[in-house]
Amino acid sequence: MRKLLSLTIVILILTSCNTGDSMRSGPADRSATPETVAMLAGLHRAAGEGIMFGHQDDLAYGIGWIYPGGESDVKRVTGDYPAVYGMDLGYIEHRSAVNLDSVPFEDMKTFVQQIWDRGGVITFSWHVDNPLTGESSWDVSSDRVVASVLPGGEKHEEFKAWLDNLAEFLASLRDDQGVAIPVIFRPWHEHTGSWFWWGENLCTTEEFVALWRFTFDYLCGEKNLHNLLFAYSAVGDFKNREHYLERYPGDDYVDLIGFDYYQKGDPGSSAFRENVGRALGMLTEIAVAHGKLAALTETGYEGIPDSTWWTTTFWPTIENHRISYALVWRNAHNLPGHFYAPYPGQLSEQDFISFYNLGETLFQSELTALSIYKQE
Ligand code: BMA
Repeated sequence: MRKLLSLTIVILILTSCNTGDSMRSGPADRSATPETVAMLAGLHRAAGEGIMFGHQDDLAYGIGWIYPGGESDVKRVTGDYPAVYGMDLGYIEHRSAVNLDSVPFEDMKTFVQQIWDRGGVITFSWHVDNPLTGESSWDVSSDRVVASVLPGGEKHEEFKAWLDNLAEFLASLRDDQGVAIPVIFRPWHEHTGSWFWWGENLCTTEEFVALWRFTFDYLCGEKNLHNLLFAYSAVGDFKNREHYLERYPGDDYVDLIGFDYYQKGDPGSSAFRENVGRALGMLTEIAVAHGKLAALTETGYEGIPDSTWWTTTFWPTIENHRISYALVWRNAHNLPGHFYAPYPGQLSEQDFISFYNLGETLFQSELTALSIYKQE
């Protein structure tokens, strides 16, 4: 009888695990390339090993340097590259030669190939201009922009042309053998805030979901792109699970869920620890329930004015949450003080090395060893 009971328990446990497994049986894009399928599985595996460290525009520029190739502030400090490399596609919609922060798209393609060669992870955000007013993505003067780009809207054809330009760039990311390099695409980010034209007060829930699904269907369907994993990321001060999921386009449209949250104010402030800890708790529960990866998609402390921020605030806040990565924002070459990763001589340099040396922080060399692109 005892045996029968434990057998039943084992079966019950297996069945419930199965639900989770079957929910994450592959990328949202059902026609994803084998490399993209492997990447998603590899990311889930890596999430069991530790948290990957990411840095925006890591290879493009840093404090006191710009585009020499092979350079990186993270590498200058630790001897290793980050595991995740963020880049932004703002201005690709205009077929501009450089993005909104002056990074040449041709250089970006080279970075993508280098990252792929060493087994790193690429993630793209898109600060796309406002198609209705012609101003930046921060132009929130109209609450009709999302409606205007949807089918039937006056900017729909123009928006499709913008997606064509985006798709052309994403399709051009290939290795020497012509294999499409898989990337995480994170459009329409921080949508629970209201500072981008797709933000919460600027469109209805239905419009936002339609925008997301249209983008997904157009890129994966019409444009036949199958090297994308889709990341949905809110702002870290979302109220509760319902709020987080209010504009969620559905499990069939998303591979990774996350949020953006930065430390503000003086080093003594506990707001970052409290808010990020609380939000990560909810995020990781949702991720498990929906079979998705979770990540802290943008974070950091501008100027890092705290010499031990990495090991006394950042790591204790994230370490107990099963997240795939945490990505800090860019080390601007053109905006003094606007940096989020240390550089040689920066106040938190030594502490960042301690952070790097922790067993569960993953940088490029550890990620290379995990070979996330290995096909099973
Ligand atoms: C912001 C700032 C801006 C930048 C934008 C897109 O947070 O860093 O200077 O243009 O991101 O990268």
